[in-house]
Amino acid sequence: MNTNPTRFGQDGYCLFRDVLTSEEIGGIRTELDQAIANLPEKQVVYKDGEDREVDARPEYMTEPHPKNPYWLDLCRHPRVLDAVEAVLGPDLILIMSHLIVKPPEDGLPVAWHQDNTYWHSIDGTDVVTVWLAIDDADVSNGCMQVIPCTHEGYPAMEKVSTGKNDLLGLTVEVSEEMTKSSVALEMKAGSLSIHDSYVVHGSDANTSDRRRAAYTMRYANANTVTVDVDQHWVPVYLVRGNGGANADRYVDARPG
Ligand SMILES: O=C(O)CCC(=O)C(=O)O
Repeated sequence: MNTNPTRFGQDGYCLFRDVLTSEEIGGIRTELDQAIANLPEKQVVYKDGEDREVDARPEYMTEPHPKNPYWLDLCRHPRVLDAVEAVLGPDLILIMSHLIVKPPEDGLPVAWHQDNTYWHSIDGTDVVTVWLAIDDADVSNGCMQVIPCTHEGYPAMEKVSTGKNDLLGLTVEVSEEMTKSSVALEMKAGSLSIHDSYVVHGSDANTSDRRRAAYTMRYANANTVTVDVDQHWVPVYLVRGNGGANADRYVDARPG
């Protein structure tokens, strides 16, 4: 398990332990419980390669940050941004976020995939996801798993249908050898991992009697990555440092 940010470029992921305190996690759980209680009956989600209306599930709580300042503030949390800066440098934009909550017993699996190939409005490779554990996460409740180094050379792997009921309905083909080299990112609530947008990753179903909640916050280097804000589905927020050539197209949300 890589816990050294200087090895992020090589491994494509890194774990940061105990970033948020148990008090902070308590507050996040209260806000999350409220959001789950307010879920609508139906949701439109991107699944099987298209937008579909499905019964609402807490795995699909996409983009809470433009709707509720609580989640935007969490994306601007100084200790979260320090971790992102350790791998991406000081000029940071927030491009997306997603609460992925797997209920006990029937939480959906997420098949092996790369993130970047879903995001056509983003041009560039310095793009990462912070995966913040809101509940303790381990293999039995469906923690994240990554296949280290699969981002090398930034290959855009072909997506194929899983034919199953999982979060995306699509996967990339992964050999047995690749599966064997995967790393389960088991962590306590308050810890976080960061993964490269090209590294292959996924997670199993939650078959335990415990919930598995995570908040994924997605960032890019403001100087090397361009976002087509006309195509992008949420505003882009400048959260630290300078916004680069496109700064005037981003919402200035730098703390302080
Ligand atoms: O939460 C999970 O299990 C999967 C998360 C994921 O695929 C992502 O953050 O890109």
